[in-house]
Amino acid sequence: MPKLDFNQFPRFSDLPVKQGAPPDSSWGVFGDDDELGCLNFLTADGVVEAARLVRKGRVFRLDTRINYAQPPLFNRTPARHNIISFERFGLLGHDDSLDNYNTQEGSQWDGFGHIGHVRYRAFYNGAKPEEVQSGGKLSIHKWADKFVGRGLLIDVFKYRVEQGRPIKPLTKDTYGLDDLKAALIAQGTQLKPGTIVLIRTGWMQAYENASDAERQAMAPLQGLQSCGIEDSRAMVAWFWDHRIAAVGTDCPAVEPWPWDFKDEGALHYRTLPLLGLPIGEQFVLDPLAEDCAQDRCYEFMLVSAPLNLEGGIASPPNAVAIK
Ligand code: UVW
Repeated sequence: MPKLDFNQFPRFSDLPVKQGAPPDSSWGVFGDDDELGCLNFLTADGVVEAARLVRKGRVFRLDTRINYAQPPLFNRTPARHNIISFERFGLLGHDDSLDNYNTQEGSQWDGFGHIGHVRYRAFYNGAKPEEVQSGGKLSIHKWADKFVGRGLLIDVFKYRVEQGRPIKPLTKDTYGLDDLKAALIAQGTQLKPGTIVLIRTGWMQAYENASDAERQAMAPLQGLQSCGIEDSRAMVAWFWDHRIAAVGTDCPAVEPWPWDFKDEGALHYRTLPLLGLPIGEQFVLDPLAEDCAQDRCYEFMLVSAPLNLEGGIASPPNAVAIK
């Protein structure tokens, strides 16, 4: 397979490339029928290079436990786990089933069918709502064997604490692009094409330390306040121009919550429908961050196998970071 030339793709300032496509969109860059977006930056070579980052055999699970959030955020419903006995067949054994499971109740990749653009009434690459709802367009299962490559943790929470400017994760506090860049320098790391970026905001740690009453208050859409990363054009230009494949965070919405659904500058719009950049939320990053701080190595192999669910909108990442 020929090596991918990352320079063949337009710079952010040259987008869009397709006539009639929205400004700042990558529609058409990877072909008119493309459903992978920036995951196209993950290559076979990138998988091999990522495997070389495995040096000490430590594996970090990046998903929350199912039903970790009590109650789940954004009015999502908890899953019901049932154990089904085989005794009735004269066999000592069990199945289990998971009823009412919302694929975004915990750690998740937002698929491209999750959020469409408020002005264009379209999803990534111009997909129409009906194509997503019943046509299987942009289905998450199409990512099932694509999500492997170099992972890089940006521990911007730690950076801000060390700067003496800690963020309050359970408020609508914002990490700026400058913070991310400075955290990278402090870590001695850099972005490379085909990287899956993980950003530790400190939200998950704060949630774990919250009381039952505080968690109860955070569950409804209107009750949640959360930190996140700046929702600017400069932020997505930075990701695109570095050929970043996906961005996962440990906070509920990547950008600060609440965001205004009418605001066309929201990061959800800039990433999912416009750039085709997968975003992830509520990842478990604290144990990984502790290890990275110890060995000063913030890069690793990242393996994520989204659900093989035809027509699926989102998925738990089913992800591990391997160092
Ligand atoms: C919304 O922003 C509505 O959901 P999520 O943060 O899970 O993508």
